[in-house]
Amino acid sequence: RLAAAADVWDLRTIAKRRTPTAAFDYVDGAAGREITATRARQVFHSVELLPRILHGTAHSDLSTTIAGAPSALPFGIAPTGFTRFMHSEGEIGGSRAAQKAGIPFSLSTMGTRSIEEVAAAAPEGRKWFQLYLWKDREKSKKLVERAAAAGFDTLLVTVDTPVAGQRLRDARNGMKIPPELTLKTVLDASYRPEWWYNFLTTDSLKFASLSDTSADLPTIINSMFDSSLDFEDLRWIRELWKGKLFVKGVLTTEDAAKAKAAGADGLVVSNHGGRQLDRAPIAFEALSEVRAEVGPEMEIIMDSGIMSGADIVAALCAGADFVLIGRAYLYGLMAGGEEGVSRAIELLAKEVEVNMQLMGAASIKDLDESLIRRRS
Ligand code: HOC
Repeated sequence: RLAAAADVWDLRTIAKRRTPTAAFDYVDGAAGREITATRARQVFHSVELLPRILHGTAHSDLSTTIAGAPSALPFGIAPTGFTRFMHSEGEIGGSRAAQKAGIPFSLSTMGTRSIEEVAAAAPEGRKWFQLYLWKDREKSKKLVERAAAAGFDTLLVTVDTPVAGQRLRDARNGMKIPPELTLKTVLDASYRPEWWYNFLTTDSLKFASLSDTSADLPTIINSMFDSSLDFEDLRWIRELWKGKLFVKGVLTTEDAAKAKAAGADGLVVSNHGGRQLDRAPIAFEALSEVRAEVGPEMEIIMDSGIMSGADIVAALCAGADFVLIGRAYLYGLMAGGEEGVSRAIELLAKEVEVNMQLMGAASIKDLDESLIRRRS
């Protein structure tokens, strides 16, 4: 069935069938009325990719470098929380698929496998660690040290989450982490026997870094993380982490300039998939002004709204050096574990390749503003 999925939307359809509502909606949903999340996808529909004819480019090379090391494709896997809630293979499946494809895998602070487990699952793969700042600074420090010791080469410091966004689908579903076994959740899961089987046969039903007590996301998040985070904290993390450091969640030129001044090597232009501030600007639209602000040398990664290879190509043309996929890979994971993630990567890579060939782009460096047009 996975082989029959012709694009990420098809994987989403399979994922929806196979995953309990609360887990699917946690991934698929966003903050508030989901205005930002919806626009983030729609904006790509108004970008024209310009074809070139008789360009003599027989092959397109999809490889690139990001954060000082190679990646076989111009996209990697974004950090996502509670990933074993989507499929029991969780971060192990995701990191193995990324390793196989030769692209970076990002582990979230809210991951459901430890830094060391992911390092053991994908020893040859590039691994990035995403940091939220704990109220107890020692916890953040220890995580950063463990990530460095385990060979993670890049730190993504997420800064758009002083508090949890208001995710209305989660509220309506009564979503709790770890999942609560109520009549409603058991019934819902019973329609998805595979998920249920996977869930019960995982080695542990507990989720890393969390207590045994089920709670809703805002309660968990707001009790763990520091909402008073400021640029001083960023400078402190910069001193702790010797590898590449990207500040994730930048959408304005002012913040881009400040992050650069605080010592960031790069930025992730992102609205957190529309999951934090509904009505926040659209990452794709912020790209060109952020690029103009920080100059050509600073690396910019973009995420939010990516559902196809054409979206990836558009983002690269608009000023991103690299793209992260969040939901797009999670749909694959929910549809079929590691194999599903591999299928998502394969589909996106093929779409990037075909688009580049039709646009006459021989390499990722060839993708620039001259190859897109924004319809008003
Ligand atoms: C304050 C931290 O990234 C998501 C994840 C986890 C959110 C944690 C918020 O659901 O978007």
